[in-house]
Amino acid sequence: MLDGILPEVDGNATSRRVIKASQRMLPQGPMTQPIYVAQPHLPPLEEFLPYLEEIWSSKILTNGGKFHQQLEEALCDYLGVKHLALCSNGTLGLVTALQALRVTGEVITTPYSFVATAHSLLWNRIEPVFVDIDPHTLNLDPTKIEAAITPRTTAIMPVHCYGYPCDVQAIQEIADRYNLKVIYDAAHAFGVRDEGGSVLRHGDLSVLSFHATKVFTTFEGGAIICPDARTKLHIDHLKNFGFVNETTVVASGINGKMSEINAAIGMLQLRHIDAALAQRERIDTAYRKSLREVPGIRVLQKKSEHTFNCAYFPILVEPDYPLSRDGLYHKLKEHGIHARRYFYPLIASFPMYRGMLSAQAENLPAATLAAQKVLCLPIYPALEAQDLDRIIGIVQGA
Ligand code: T4K
Repeated sequence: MLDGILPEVDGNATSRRVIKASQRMLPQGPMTQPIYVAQPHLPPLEEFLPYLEEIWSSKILTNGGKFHQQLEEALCDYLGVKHLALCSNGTLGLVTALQALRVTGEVITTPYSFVATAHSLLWNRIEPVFVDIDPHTLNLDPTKIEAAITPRTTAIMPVHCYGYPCDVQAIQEIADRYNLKVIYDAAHAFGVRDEGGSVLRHGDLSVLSFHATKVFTTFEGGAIICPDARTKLHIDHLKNFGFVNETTVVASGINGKMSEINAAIGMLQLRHIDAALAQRERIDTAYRKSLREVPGIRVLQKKSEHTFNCAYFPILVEPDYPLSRDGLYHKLKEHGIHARRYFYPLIASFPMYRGMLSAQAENLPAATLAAQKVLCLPIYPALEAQDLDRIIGIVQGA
């Protein structure tokens, strides 16, 4: 059990707390401590000291040391995947994944994501072709993909946005029909499972982020999930300048390695991850129960056959809500609650993309609307019950 966090809630307890929050309606003044959209879950510091002592005594700081190896194995076990290559962050993971599959030309992707998704393409001199999202899942809409395929298209890069699985089957069918690679930006999808197991098994490669704001963090870090040992070995070379041994370089690789200190943090995080995920789920449940009846607030639907990680709690602020999305964002901020408008502005509207034909707002109506409506409310294991009540109270009472 984690310290100082939301107590166990069953259905009745949650609704009692919800009634309390709604009775109060408007919160009383600003909070003393700001509440951010995310907060890393850090285990007690003393638990980290033995890892540091080992690093200090071995003096192996990086280049595939003991903790790096341990974490790769432990994550394969935990996530239920066969092969995984750690890397220094999710963005370098995406860049390296594209290199590993020798992707060129045009890649179909979503405009509704963090900029790193499209930036990873530009860094490889690949042209992103933006395709609209499904307004219900906020993921790439498979029914719109085929119309965007040209002779230059070589791959599809969808995102499991907020950790909600893409329509992986429909995407794979299109990829198979047109002989395209599929690289999932799975930055949000740590531990997410569908009917058949980890959602990370889909596509040619999937890339996780272990950034400080993520469900599972190594401070900075990421991983590329590979289908076989050969692909992992190739990626291991690519992330180490292309070195195979002391004197042989097989590719123009990059330095994308994870250090021992980050890997050690990962090992420690893994010991606490189940408790942290359970806390997130309780907060997600409390939000859902109390916001269900609020006119003008919509939440994403969870499929019962999927396992979610509750990485984010996005709400859609619809026109029948008394405030605009930005109005609610500012109101929460006045009370010290820093909700975030992920993903506004839309990637397609940034200067390096906005001149592209596929980036025009009229081609992306669902993504454009989502960027105007979505607000991500704070969700992290240490979010206190009284703070959660206050956030809910503000949203209910606006
Ligand atoms: N693909 C997708 C779909 C992604 O969402 C991301 C990253 C990537 C790829 C790339 O993965 P990495 O290369 O990052 O591994 C944050 C993160 O920086 C970014 O990693 C993340 N997505 C994105 C969705 O969110 P910001 O600019 O919103 O971060 P920031 O610094 O404003 O942090 C948000 C809040 O979190 C802060 O208000 C306080 C809290 N926080 C943050 C940090 C950094 C902490 O409590 N401790 C911390 O150390 O982008």
